[in-house]
Amino acid sequence: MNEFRKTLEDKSMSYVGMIAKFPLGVHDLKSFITPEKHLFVLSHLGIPAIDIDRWKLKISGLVEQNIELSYQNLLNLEYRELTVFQQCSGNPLQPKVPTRLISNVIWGGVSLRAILNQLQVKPEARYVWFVGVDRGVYEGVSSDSYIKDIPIEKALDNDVLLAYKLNGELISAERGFPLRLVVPGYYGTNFVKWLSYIYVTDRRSPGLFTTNFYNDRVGGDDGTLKPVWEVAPESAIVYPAQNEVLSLQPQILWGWAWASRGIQSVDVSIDGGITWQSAEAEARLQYAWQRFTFQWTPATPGKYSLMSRATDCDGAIQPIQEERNAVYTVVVTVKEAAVKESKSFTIAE
Ligand SMILES: Nc1nc2c(c(=O)[nH]1)N[C@H]1C(S)=C(S)[C@@H](COP(=O)(O)O)O[C@H]1N2
Ligand SMILES: [Mo]
Repeated sequence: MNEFRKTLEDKSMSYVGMIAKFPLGVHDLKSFITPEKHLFVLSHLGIPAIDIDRWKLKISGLVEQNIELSYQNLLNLEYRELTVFQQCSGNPLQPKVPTRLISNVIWGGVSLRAILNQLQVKPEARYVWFVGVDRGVYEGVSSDSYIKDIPIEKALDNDVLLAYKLNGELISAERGFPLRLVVPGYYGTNFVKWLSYIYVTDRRSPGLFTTNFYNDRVGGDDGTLKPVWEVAPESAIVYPAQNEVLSLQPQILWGWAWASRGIQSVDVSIDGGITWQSAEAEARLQYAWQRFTFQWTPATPGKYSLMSRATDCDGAIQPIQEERNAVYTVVVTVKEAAVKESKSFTIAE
């Protein structure tokens, strides 16, 4: 690690501080693949300027053989693409507040497993750390890199990618050029941008983003810490939109549902969670989000609180409140079409 830190020192860096761009709200997420310009951007520390001719990906630690790969070396390795939902787990200072920062994109790059297998991981390995070269101050604490860790079993999963393309284009500076980690089914915080160093080890990383932040306390204040890794089951109604006024006629309510292991079913409530009915949920393609639809014929005019609740393939159910994946409620007003018409006649007279 120390030797690596030294190489960080002489890198030319330009920083703009924390970046958070949220171009679309949940009701705008109409396409299955989110265009790059509509995908949110989140960076805690800023954007490092990387000189691609000097950039290298280093891998060391509990492997039989260390390696340094240039950008060209990576481009020469077998390329694969995966469709993956991408969700920001939210502000780490308010881990139970839902943000609905969700999208679905196609990542392209090389398999981490293929590289690690060549280097031969030692049996003592338990975690892999991923180091991004961005540095700066976040929440009053100075970090000289952005480090995340994942369990070795996940790192050796065939679908973890070292990605250099997004929706078929090379990734941009703010998305982590030249290389970022993509861990399908994990929260976005683990998708380390500006990846420069991979370290195979027997322990968790002591950095700010794996200790103070991005750990959920499960089972009360003295409960154990659970890293923010697998994405919990969640869903959101895209149509109708918040506060929309609908006419009294059959409606096709729809939205997206997603979870680390995939969604097995989605239920919908039109009465604020008192009763639930099954929606139709599409099967999952790779690690994509899944569309659900529900045919709804409002019986009478009035206000309705619409909710969707997803159940993942392990049987975990989206909670109603007080979790980052809590149910999202859409309030709409249904108007009697005939009444509206006769009213406008009255005004015209
Ligand atoms: N190096 C680095 N990688 C990072 C971050 C960061 O601050 N530094 N932010 C993470 C967070 S919290 C999220 S949600 C995703 C966002 O990726 P995007 O901006 O491409 O949507 O990047 C992750 N990778
Ligand atoms: Mo995030």
